[in-house]
Amino acid sequence: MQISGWIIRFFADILNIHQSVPGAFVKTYSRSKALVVWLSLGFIVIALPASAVIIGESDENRDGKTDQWIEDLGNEKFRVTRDRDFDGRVDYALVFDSGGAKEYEEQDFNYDGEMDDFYFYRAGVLELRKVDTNFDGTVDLWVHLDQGVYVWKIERDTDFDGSIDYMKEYGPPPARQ
Ligand SMILES: [Ca+2]
Ligand SMILES: [Ca+2]
Ligand SMILES: [Ca+2]
Ligand SMILES: [Ca+2]
Repeated sequence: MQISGWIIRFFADILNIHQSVPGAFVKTYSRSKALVVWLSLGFIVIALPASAVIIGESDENRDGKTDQWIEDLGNEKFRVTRDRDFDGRVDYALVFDSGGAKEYEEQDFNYDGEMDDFYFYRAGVLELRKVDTNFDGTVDLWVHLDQGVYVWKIERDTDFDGSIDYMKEYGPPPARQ
């Protein structure tokens, strides 16, 4: 097996980083945010960000099948996907914006192969959560948040026909700058 010199250097840099401050790493690579994420999650770096879309992957339960991935979405955005129950189907995804903050998150809560819980962030702060509470493939609960924690409005489709039939406001819409 032949490993390119570049890859060896790259791994050497990764190893060095473990023994030094992350700040030095940040200065070295423009993709530093994603790399810091990889390191914190224990990912193995498998390729250059330049060519491959999938730039990192790992096998958390060591069963020989990849269950975590990091993708370069371009424009400094990255997505982490996971197969948390190791059944071969992705059941979790997290997108980081160009500033390294959470932008979008989704999960398959009941592990039936369909995402059913969706989180929308603004500058890293949760502002909307959409849920398919009965797992029929259609969202039926919308939770609107202020400052990431305060619920100011809830909407529901209580009979699951696809139309909102319940709405309650607990406060005014959040003020935005
Ligand atoms: Ca695995
Ligand atoms: Ca799964
Ligand atoms: Ca599901
Ligand atoms: Ca539903």
